[in-house]
Amino acid sequence: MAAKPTLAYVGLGANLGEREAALRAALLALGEVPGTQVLRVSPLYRSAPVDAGGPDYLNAVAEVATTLEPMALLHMLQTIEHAAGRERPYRNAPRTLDLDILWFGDQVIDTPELTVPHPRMAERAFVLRPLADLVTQRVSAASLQSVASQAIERVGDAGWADGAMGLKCS
Ligand code: A4P
Ligand code: MG
Repeated sequence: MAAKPTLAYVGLGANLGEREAALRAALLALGEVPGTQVLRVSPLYRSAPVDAGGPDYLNAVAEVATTLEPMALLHMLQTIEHAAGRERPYRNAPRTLDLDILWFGDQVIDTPELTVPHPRMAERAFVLRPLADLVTQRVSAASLQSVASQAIERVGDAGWADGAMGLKCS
């Protein structure tokens, strides 16, 4: 019997190259991951780098259903980052694509390779704002208030990712 899918939330970010195209390509690739379906995608946001330098980021959050284990999903995300030309010269370096697991069901994971919920998500408007668009009731007004000083704005229309979803027939 197939494993029951888990609802997971993946943060997407890019601040080098063709940022929006990279995020769309990442969503397409996510939908191609075995046992994984992209259910919904937040609006797109432009945000100033937090604890980092370089150009502004484009950020979004995707809701996925996956039968993969968390570590297997992480490795698939890293493969997609690598294919997008991601390089890691130093921590928080500008990047063509960053894919982070924010939540994996209600699992709490604390290993050297993977921490879930994502340890820095509560401090970051570029995560909380798009997440709140998808799951309003799970992101409190107080959390949003606590990151209100961070520069971020919604860009594009709500359907920016439509062409990058729902293409898989399995
Ligand atoms: N890792 C542990 N837990 C996770 C998780 N939940 N999801 C490990 C993904 N990876 C996780 O990540 C380093 C290691 O974290 C991985 O090897 C994995 O085993 P990385 O992507 O290689 O390096 P990084 O991006 O420099 O670190 P990280 O932790 O992703 O950085 P952050 O804290 O996510 O910050 N400002 C704006 N406006 N928008 C952004 O998107 N992103 C960052 C990255 C900083 N500032 C930003 C943005
Ligand atoms: Mg990362």
